[in-house]
Amino acid sequence: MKKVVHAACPHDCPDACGVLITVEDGRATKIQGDAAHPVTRGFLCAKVAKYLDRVYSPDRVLYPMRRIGPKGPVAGERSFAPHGRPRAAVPTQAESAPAWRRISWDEALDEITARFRAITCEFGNEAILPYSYGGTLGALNGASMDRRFFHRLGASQLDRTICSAAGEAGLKSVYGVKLGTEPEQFKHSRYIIAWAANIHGNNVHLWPFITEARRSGAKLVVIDPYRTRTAACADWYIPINPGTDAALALGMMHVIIGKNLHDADYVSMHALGFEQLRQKVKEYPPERVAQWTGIAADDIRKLAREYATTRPSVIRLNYGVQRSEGGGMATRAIAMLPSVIGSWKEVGGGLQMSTSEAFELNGDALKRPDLMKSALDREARVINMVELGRVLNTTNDPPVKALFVYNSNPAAVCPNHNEVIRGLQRADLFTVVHEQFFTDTTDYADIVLPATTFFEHKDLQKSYGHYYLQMSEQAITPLGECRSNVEVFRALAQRMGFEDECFRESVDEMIDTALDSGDPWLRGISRDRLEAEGHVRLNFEAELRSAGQPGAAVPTQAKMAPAFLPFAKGNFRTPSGKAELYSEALKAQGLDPVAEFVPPVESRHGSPKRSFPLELLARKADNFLNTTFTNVPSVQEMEEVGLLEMHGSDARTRNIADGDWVRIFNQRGEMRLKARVDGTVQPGVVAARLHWAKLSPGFQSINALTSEKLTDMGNSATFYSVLVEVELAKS
Ligand SMILES: Nc1nc2c(c(=O)[nH]1)N[C@H]1C(S)=C(S)[C@@H](COP(=O)(O)OP(=O)(O)OC[C@H]3O[C@@H](n4cnc5c(=O)[nH]c(N)nc54)[C@H](O)[C@@H]3O)O[C@H]1N2
Ligand SMILES: Nc1nc2c(c(=O)[nH]1)N[C@H]1C(S)=C(S)[C@@H](COP(=O)(O)OP(=O)(O)OC[C@H]3O[C@@H](n4cnc5c(=O)[nH]c(N)nc54)[C@H](O)[C@@H]3O)O[C@H]1N2
Ligand code: SF4
Ligand SMILES: [Mo]
Repeated sequence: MKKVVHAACPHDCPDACGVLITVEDGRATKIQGDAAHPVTRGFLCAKVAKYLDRVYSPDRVLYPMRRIGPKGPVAGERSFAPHGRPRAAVPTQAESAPAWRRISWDEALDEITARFRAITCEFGNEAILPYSYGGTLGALNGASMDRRFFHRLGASQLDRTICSAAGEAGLKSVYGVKLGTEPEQFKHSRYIIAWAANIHGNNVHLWPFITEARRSGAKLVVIDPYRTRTAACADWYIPINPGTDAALALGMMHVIIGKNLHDADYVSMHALGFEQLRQKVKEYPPERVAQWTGIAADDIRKLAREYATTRPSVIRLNYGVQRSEGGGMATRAIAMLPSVIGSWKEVGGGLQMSTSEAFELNGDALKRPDLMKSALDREARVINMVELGRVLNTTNDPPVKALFVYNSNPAAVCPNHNEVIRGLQRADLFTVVHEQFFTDTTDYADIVLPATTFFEHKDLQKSYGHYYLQMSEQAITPLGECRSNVEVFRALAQRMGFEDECFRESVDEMIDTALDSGDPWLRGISRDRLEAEGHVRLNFEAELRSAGQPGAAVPTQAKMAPAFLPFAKGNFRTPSGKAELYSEALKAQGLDPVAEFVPPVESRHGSPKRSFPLELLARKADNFLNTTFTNVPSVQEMEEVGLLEMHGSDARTRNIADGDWVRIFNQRGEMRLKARVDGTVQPGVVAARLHWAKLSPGFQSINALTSEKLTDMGNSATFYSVLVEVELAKS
């Protein structure tokens, strides 16, 4: 029996690839990209191409487990190959026997609900904290039954800020909505700026469209403090000092407006506050901006001129820029650029940071926030996920007594790692982790529950990098006793005696519920149609007709849909309906209503007396996905880990040579890494990659160095505003 099943990659990646899984006699034997998907076009990234190794890994969690050993990683489980690269040394279920005892689902659910009841009685419902993020972005397994359960329980709410909240706040302060240029349109662009966008590493399906554009003469400019593979291929690579992008964008607008290169018609019809912006950017002449950004004034002028005059020009802004203290304002300032030059009118113009808010599923019906009323007479308190370390270690009313982790690995990904670990070690904290693997976080769990992968459950898949909704079918039966997030929270609700109808909704009914939102862009997109077609482009047709957008003017290609230009005729979703270059809402928050550059405190311009001289970029690995895939041997082969990349001049003054072990440290923590002097960073900047702590020297995550400080807007994490010092390690 052989069949091919259509699925969609649910990992936290803008591409949301169309996937085909071949199943023979119940076992998946092949994974490939779906060639019919108009954006992801039949190829997968290198890590997901190896997905069979992940699904059938001997290291999968397959059964519910109860801790019988002490919390924390078990020494001796790790080993290093002679060249310093960790081998796959994750405890298998057999090896980890001393730490764990296999239990039944009934025992696990009984124990969890008994503990939850006791904690609720003594400390109140909000002593329970759910903790989840991007394990799967499936509409159901990402946020549906889980939310219903925690809302009905009256648990604390989690503010999911660890990734994109600053950028979202910045972008929406200008557009009112997270929409942007379709990736397919990049092939029509003539000037492409990849701004804090590691396209080869994190968004690889955009690359072929850029290649096509360059074949027709487009220029690719990359603005990044780290010389990524994308930067290495660029026509012009502009290294920038970390956290100074707001200054660069304001400096570019200084030049554009000063030289009358802006689109006066577009601005007068569709923007609010142009005069205030004109005044504001006078404070940012290129010479001044050069001092902050490290970019020569002439280059700033050239960049501004080329960007405004080469048409169409487009910006791929990604999330790197908003992981700095001033990340909200930086995103805001960059987001103004296409409105100032009017490039929203052109196919292949505009800007893309995220397309996610085009998918208006019926979120309230999926998540049922109204259920909170059954447990509390008010909204439950909100805890910022970035501050987990602080929250677990300080007195709160009520204290957090139970943590339920799923879709996340906070013991590696959360800032201020040492504080997080200190909190997770608390003997009085009851921790449940629903996982596919024995991660850094399961090392601190009291109970581990086995989770399905996307091969093993059905889901509806949105995207934050394109405009296709997809059906991800279940390809194989769950391995061992794995259950999906939907089924785990359904079972917990039943055990808690929650009788609300929504806990009995089937997966197909939930998909129907999700699609039934009344949003015009979902009109005509039913479960049946998604099951038949795999992927469906959002229904922009009515929109295109009514707005009279120039779909017909697109260079034609067989079967190509008319281009979607979200803001060609304005249509911003701000309070004024215009692109808000001046924002009353920001003013009310005490922020600059136009935009400004404030040097991050943890940066070279932050404080004259700074105690740690180097700026750290604690980046993602090109071949892992945050910390997912880090334990899969065939994926480990592709990524060199344990490195601290530094500039030759910083290495020399510290007597460090390429390949030396170094100690990187600041007031929060320290780590041992191997120096790599390879020209990827400028003087004053060092870079390291996110990884599992237990696969790293000293069981440390690079987040031992990062801080819980929040961004200027959106209360997001500041992984890229970190000061450190580096020294040669004592052998
Ligand atoms: N292979 C792979 N793909 C991924 C992920 C992964 O871990 N690995 N993660 C996924 C997730 S969760 C997300 S959110 C997306 C994120 O995708 P991106 O937004 O591309 O995320 P980052 O890698 O954080 O940052 C992009 C680039 O910004 C640069 N950068 C850092 N600070 C600054 C700065 O101050 N100014 C400028 N101009 N650039 C700066 C970084 O060096 C990096 O090269 O990718 C997703 N895709
Ligand atoms: N230093 C530093 N830290 C960072 C970042 C950085 O660039 N640098 N990036 C930040 C960003 S942008 C993000 S988005 C966060 C990501 O933070 P997380 O979302 O926590 O990311 P992962 O490390 O990929 O962990 C996801 C976990 O979910 C599990 N999982 C996958 N599918 C399922 C499922 O269906 N059910 C259940 N129960 N579990 C599942 C996976 O096995 C994996 O262990 O990290 C942040 N942390
Ligand atoms: S991780 Fe991203 S690029 Fe890789 S298969 Fe999934 S969606 Fe595609
Ligand atoms: Mo992210």
